[in-house]
Amino acid sequence: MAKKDPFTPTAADKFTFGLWTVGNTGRDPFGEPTRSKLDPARIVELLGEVGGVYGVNFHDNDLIPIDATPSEAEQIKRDFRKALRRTGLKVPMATTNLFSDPVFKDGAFTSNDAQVRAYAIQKTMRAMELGVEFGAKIYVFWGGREGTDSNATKDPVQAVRWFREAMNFLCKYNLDRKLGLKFALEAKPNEPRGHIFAPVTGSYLGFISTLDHPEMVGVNPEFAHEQMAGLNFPQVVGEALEAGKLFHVDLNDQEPGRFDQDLRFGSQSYKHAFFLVKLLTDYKYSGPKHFDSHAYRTADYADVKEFARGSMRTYKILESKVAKFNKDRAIQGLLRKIVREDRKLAGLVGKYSRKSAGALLAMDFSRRKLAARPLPYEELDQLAMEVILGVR
Ligand code: GCO
Ligand code: MN
Ligand code: MN
Repeated sequence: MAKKDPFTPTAADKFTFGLWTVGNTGRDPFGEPTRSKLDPARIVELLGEVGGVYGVNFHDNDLIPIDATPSEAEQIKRDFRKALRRTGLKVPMATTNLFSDPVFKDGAFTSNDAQVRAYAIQKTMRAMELGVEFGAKIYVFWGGREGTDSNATKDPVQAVRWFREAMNFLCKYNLDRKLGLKFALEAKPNEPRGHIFAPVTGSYLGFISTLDHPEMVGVNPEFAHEQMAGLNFPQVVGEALEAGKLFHVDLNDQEPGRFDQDLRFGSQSYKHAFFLVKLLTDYKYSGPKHFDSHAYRTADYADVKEFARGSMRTYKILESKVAKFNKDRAIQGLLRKIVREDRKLAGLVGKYSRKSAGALLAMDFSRRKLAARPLPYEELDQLAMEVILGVR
């Protein structure tokens, strides 16, 4: 009997794609689509053919075009539901398109126009209902147009207040309608606006505590977005995990100093990708792992399937390397050496009192000796690299 490939994904891995990711037609600012548009049910079938996919996510208008009539909408929903049933795919997350239509050219929740802001909230209320109709538990907010192209045009303090007003209203709606959604805020520094408000995940981690229902709201950090801002994605995700706010995660890749590439996960920054998978594994992240990327513009749909398979396969390969790293005796030995705990000190600085402050002030630290303690990080990093490169 053939041995089972250890990198084959299953639904238990909770890998998800979006109607807009595998359904991406390859249009860019310079060129027309290179792939024909597939309807939502066909995209679900395609993911079924890929195999091992847990779910498919959508923006309201990925499923139902903004101008669809009620009867068209019903037909699309019926076909989509049938495709979900046939393939066993779930819809774990839904979101609102608040960026494509010209009405949102100056933002949605932060538009200077009160009517546009109200319309954006109304559109989101309807889209939340649509998501829940298909079983969504997580609702993502990505504010691609919430920003400016010139600082002359918008008051950034006012913009935060408008955004908070919208979030508070929608949290209450979620409660009132018993939709049971968890909100996940997704930051991005730029594209499509020159400057987007809440440019990095850390901005949202600070903002959440100012909401009326902070417990309902977390973050959806995206690999590429933090790389665009020059940040270290595993560190960003670490901060979200520690705050208990990692509700969702968008996996892809991005080279610094480029346009928004949405590359296949792990295809460029495989060292960061490895430490991300390690973090999610070590801290037992159990939410969906969403591949928010798309195939090269040169791909046809056969190649798009390879792109989807490759995304999941790379994750599984990195997972197996994480297990190697965590079991590697030389690596673990070095890690034990460099993390120098001190029980007495933990008791002292772990909780402030006048007595512990006095005791700390009276302590005598040998600065030179401390500075001379070895930190064999070159050795450790090379061992990590050899695990990643597959020779250990
Ligand atoms: C982007 C974003 C989007 C969001 C999506 C879900 O750069 O375009 O990553 O793909 O994730 O709108 O909210
Ligand atoms: Mn993105
Ligand atoms: Mn995203």
